[in-house]
Amino acid sequence: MREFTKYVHGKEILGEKFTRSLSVPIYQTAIFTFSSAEEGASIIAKEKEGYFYTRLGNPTIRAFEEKMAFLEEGEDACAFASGMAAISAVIFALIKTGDEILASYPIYGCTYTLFTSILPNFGVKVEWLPARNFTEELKRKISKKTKLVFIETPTNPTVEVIDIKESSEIAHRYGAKVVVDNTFATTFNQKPLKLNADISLHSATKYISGHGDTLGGIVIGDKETIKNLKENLIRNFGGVLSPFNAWLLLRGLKTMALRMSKHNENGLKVAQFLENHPKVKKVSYPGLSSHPQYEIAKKQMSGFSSMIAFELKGGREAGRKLMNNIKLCVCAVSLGDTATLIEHPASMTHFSYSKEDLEKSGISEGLVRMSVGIEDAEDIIEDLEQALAKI
Ligand code: LCS
Repeated sequence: MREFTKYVHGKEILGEKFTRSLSVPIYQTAIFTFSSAEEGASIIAKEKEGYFYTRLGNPTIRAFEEKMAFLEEGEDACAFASGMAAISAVIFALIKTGDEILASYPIYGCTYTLFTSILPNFGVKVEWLPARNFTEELKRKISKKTKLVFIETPTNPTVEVIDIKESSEIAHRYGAKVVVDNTFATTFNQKPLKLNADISLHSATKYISGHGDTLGGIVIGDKETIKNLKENLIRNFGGVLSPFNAWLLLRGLKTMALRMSKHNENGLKVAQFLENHPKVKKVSYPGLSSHPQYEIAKKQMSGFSSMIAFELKGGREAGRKLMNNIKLCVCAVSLGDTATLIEHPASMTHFSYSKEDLEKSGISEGLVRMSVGIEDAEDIIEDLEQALAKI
């Protein structure tokens, strides 16, 4: 199977095994019944295969997990209610008191809060290394105490790129595991496990859903880690995906290859337009040869997705004017939607950052983040042109 076919069918050609329904049914139930007390006991004891309670397994959720493991070329996958449920579960599955995490910055605002405000309460130390020269810093800072290297690439919101393969080589020498937040790049453009990372995870809320209508999270990795996530973290922390949301995500996957091709194409066109606009000071998009990590991006990504960070010459005030004058693009947080979304990281997605950390991370008051949609690129560009003319 080639890539587009995989997104349509998954590992097994469409046609559900009981009724041959083309679409995976939504098993909208919390409970599955037993035909006898003996059967119940053997399903719960895992002697017999079967479902009994949706927090501990559901066929619609399982279909989503199996398709994601197949597409991202991992052994197995575990779905969660949101991207943050996935991230926190991975951390609590792999880390214990006294351990140290090395994490890249900038990073999504709630991951930052989890790492800076919550993990220290459990005696876990997080050290931050800049994405812009991550592997050099990693070589300097890593030690036997490091249990986990957590990287987000491209980074939210600055769209910087980290070398996954080199980071994994360094981390593995010290016995540390590497977790990659692959949300911005997507499965279609980047396969962290093939680059030797141990775990890849996503906010499925974004490009996987693609339609801005559900939250979800997914973790892909080795069988043992996924088993631990299911049997300990999902089971006892309870951040399970709902069957209906699993179905929406399965539906999103069917068109994901098609959508991502258009996102990739539009991302590049809009980034090129912005780079040549006189009112724009700086553009960060991994598909532009001016991007500081363009060579790394070319090596590890098959497409560059559609997240762009840019700074206007007029700073915060110019950004405010831009966002208040767009007519087709939408002013909103989140990303990976069919529609083009624009937001202001310092006051929105990264509001929880301290002033110092905003500065250190290059999230200036004038930084604008854009998730380019799948409209006609010319329409997006015309809208930006008219809004920029008002600055
Ligand atoms: N990882 C990344 C890279 C993200 O961008 C987000 C959400 C998450 C994890 C968390 O996923 P969730 O729990 O929301 O499914 N990013 C958002 C953003 O940039 N704007 O709104 C949400």
